[in-house]
Amino acid sequence: MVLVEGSAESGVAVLTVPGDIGDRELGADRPARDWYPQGRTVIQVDTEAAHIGRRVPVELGLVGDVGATVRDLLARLTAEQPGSDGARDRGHLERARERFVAWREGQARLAAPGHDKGLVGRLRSALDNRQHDIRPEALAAAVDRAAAEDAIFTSDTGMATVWLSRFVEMRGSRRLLGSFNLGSMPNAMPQALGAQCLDRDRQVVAFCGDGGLSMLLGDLMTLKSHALPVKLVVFDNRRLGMVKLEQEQAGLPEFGTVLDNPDFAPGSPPPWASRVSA
Ligand SMILES: Cc1ncc(C[n+]2csc(CCOP(=O)(O)OP(=O)(O)O)c2C)c(N)n1
Ligand SMILES: [Mg+2]
Repeated sequence: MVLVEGSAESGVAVLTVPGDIGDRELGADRPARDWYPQGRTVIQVDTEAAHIGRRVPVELGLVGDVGATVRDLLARLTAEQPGSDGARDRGHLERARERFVAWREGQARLAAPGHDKGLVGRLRSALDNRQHDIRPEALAAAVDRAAAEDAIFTSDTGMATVWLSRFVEMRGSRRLLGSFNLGSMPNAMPQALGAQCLDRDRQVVAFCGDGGLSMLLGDLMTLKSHALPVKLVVFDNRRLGMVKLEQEQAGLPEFGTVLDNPDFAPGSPPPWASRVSA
């Protein structure tokens, strides 16, 4: 979904294409009601006529190919005229920038080493992180600092998507691959294998969920057999974290999301576990 929002002052316009307003994933029928546009004039462009106005009332419904429709729309718009000093109104842009900078600062505080020592941090640790595990924000920020300026990142579907999008800057010639609107687990590791096969000299870093990685453990063999220098960062929260969050957001108690994390090789190997020769 592409969502273009106009300024609150002008009341114009939310333009959505295609996959329906507020659908979280392509091809899925799962509305994200929190993100429905409110108090705006909505123009919806969709190849499916049946999707027009399905989620929110629309002022103008346009059925058609988005590229052609937007090009046609653009030709009918008149550009904003500069003021008497020749300047255009940058108010909306500046306010959006300020909000973004404030949000970034808030996020950076979550990744700061002293965060757990402050009042909010101590409270959060006591409720959320009794084992004093490494916070995912801090891990993602550390990877961001250490990774190459031209690294290729891949991110699993789950909380890894969140940590990467908030704490890893796509600066330089970094590139990002993910499942995103397709919404399917467990993509980070196989995407990283593919990217690394194409370019062995470029750093490839996969942000994996423990649930995601466990779904394709067999492909670690592919990684080893082809000696691919992929970096796998595993967010071991011992659960299907994003689903837990979704359950709790819906007011439900966590159910069925805890993962087992067995130690497959405890202690020293038993005597019978010697190598089998062909
Ligand atoms: C193939 C598939 N199965 C199930 C889901 C639903 N789902 C989305 S995120 C998620 C949890 C992912 O768990 P994990 O990889 O451990 O990441 P975390 O959110 O814990 O960081 C699940 C089950 C999905 N998107 N795709
Ligand atoms: Mg997990």
